[in-house]
Amino acid sequence: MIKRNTSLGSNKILPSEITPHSTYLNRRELLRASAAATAVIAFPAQAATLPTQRRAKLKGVIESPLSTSATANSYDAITNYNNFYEFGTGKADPAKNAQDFQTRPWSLSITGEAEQIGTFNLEDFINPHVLEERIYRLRCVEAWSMVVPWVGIPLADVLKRYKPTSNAKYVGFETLNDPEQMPGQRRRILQWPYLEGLTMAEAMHPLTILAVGLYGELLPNQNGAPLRLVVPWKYGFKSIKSIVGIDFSSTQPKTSWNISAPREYGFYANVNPEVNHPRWSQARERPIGEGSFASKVDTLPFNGYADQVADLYNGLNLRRNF
Ligand SMILES: Nc1nc2c(c(=O)[nH]1)N[C@H]1C(S)=C(S)[C@@H](COP(=O)(O)O)O[C@H]1N2
Ligand SMILES: [Mo]
Repeated sequence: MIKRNTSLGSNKILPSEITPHSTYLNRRELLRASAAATAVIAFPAQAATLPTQRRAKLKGVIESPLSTSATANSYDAITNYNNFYEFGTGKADPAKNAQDFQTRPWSLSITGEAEQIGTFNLEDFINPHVLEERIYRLRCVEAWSMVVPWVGIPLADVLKRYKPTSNAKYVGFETLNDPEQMPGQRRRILQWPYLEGLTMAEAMHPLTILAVGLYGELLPNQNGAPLRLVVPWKYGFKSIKSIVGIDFSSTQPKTSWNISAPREYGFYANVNPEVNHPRWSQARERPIGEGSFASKVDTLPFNGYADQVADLYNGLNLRRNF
């Protein structure tokens, strides 16, 4: 079992707060057993179905052993303080401008170094999986942080189904390009569509998820509906929203912020208090408070997930590869 993140302030996890690991495993083993028994069953009975209605409750959600017990920010804070430049550059813009964004029907293209490339319905991506609620700390590039109870599935589970070949060393992601619906794309704030990428090892790490919800409900548009990446040990901009394309490649994919300001935003973007952004320190962060203005706290290497992810970067100079 991967160690839980105990780095968020003084929030030590009490054994009583943790979903017993054995319960979780039994559930998993049950799923595996029932799938095996019926050979070609692609959708286990407990699998999730994605509803469409705003704030619909998600079915099939179980608690992830990877959650922290840190207190999550309120639904209000999480859904009204966003970065989603397709809907404006102000923190309150996405909540206002993404209200009518159409996220159904939604399809995703799988391209590149994989056996099962093609275009797939959102439902075919999500429904075979059991959704897990994980509480992560998402940090942003401007040095603020939030704790978010995402509902998602491990990206690895999804990617494996498309059978990446041995040439697949990276995974690239692409956001919808639709200036009609996304007013921010009518201005050249960034090069559109928004692009992001991970190494294969990062993409396959169990902490990397595709989120489809938060607080047990369908993901609101401003948070990246219908599905977005969450990579909790990296700066917020890596967690690309409203994904329509996933590309397996042998070479490092282009990423929007790196294209826009290569000296400021690297490909890796691992949270690193020792490496400053050229225009500001990254040593401390301001947790987004509820009502009051919180004071800054020290930022932890890999956002507190060093025990789980530092090994991915053995031998890599993290100052050079920022
Ligand atoms: N497509 C797209 N994805 C995006 C962004 C964006 O502007 N467009 N902003 C990124 C940045 S800078 C951050 S901090 C997070 C914010 O996620 P949140 O609004 O759910 O907190 O989304 C990331 N994903
Ligand atoms: Mo950000």
